[in-house]
Amino acid sequence: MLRGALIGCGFFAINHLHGWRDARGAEIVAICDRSPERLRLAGEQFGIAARYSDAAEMLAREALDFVDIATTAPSHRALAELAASHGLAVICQKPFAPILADAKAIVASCDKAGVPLMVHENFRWQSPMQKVKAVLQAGEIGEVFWGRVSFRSAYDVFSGQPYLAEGERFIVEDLGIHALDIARFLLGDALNVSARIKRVNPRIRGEDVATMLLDHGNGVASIVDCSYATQNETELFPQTLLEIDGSKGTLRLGANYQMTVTASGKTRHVDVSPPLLPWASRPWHNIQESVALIQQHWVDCLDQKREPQTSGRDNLKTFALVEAVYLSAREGRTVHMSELLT
Ligand code: NAD
Ligand code: 89V
Repeated sequence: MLRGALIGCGFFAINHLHGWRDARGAEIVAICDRSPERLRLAGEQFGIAARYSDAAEMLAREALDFVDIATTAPSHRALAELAASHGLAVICQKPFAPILADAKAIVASCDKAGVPLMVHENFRWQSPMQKVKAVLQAGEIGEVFWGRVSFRSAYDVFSGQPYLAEGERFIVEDLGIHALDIARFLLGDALNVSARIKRVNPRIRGEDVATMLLDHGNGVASIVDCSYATQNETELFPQTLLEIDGSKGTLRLGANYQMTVTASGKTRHVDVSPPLLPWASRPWHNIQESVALIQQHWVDCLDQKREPQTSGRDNLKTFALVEAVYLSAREGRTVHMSELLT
């Protein structure tokens, strides 16, 4: 049984703890948070007695195999490097770091220490996304040449995550990052990107609308768009909708997890709704299931000495897209990924 420690017991970490309780082959034996209240609540809810306010003290005292960092981005580099210095495998929540240079430094530190590193980029692990990927891989709609990954909502994310209203960067860094990763997952890495961003909500500091055009090479292009300023007739948070066109047909992932595949003159409709895990609650169940799935993937990868799908190295390509989007919007030009990923 792998022994893990969780750093950060806030809003989202509760999902991690549920996921770890379900995971086969790993358990969380110690937790850490600077907030005594959050530490107490998480410790009591999950029956974890080893509680620390200081990560360095926890890593010095506990016998561990891995560390799961579920704090917000400003602390990721220091905590990941601390864990690597103890020879521990590292999971780091998204966004990987505040800036690309820090993300690259984390990858370098883990490489130097020879420890596995995974970014907890869970959206591609949502079961509807996995089912879409399987249809594409089976070749049912032929060669894919166009896609759209879309997340448009007016859900109040700020009540659960107040820091989202305070940063200079908002939707691309926090939510667009997932949509960009899904675009990479389904359509391949991007060669260049062009983007426009905008703030609609006057009560927040960062942008809440983004429109991005990705060139995936070989004539494959996608639109990735996200908004927290879009009042739909039915609020779909936190669903990501997809449109994918291929040489033999089309795939659509519409509202309420309904997938439509049209190929060779025939259309089939498939309900790809995620399961409601016993500890999950709507509308978050889609995300909650993906937390359990990515954490099981991590355990399996450590066990089989495989690189996780969203390893640090892999996630640099998603994180660089975030940087490229801000650069493109600021300078009003297309940004080539080679400018950032040399
Ligand atoms: P939060 O502020 O609710 O929780 C963070 C916790 O970390 C706090 O309790 C804080 O006291 C603690 N902390 C910060 N620095 C620390 C340190 N050095 N040592 C010990 N404790 C420390 O934030 P959150 O909403 O839970 O978000 C955490 C991360 O999860 C963010 O990076 C966010 O982007 C990510 N997130 C991901 C998803 C997803 O679906 N993948 C959803 C929500 C949040
Ligand atoms: O996934 C996230 O990082 C969350 C949310 C889905 C609310 O945007 O912040």
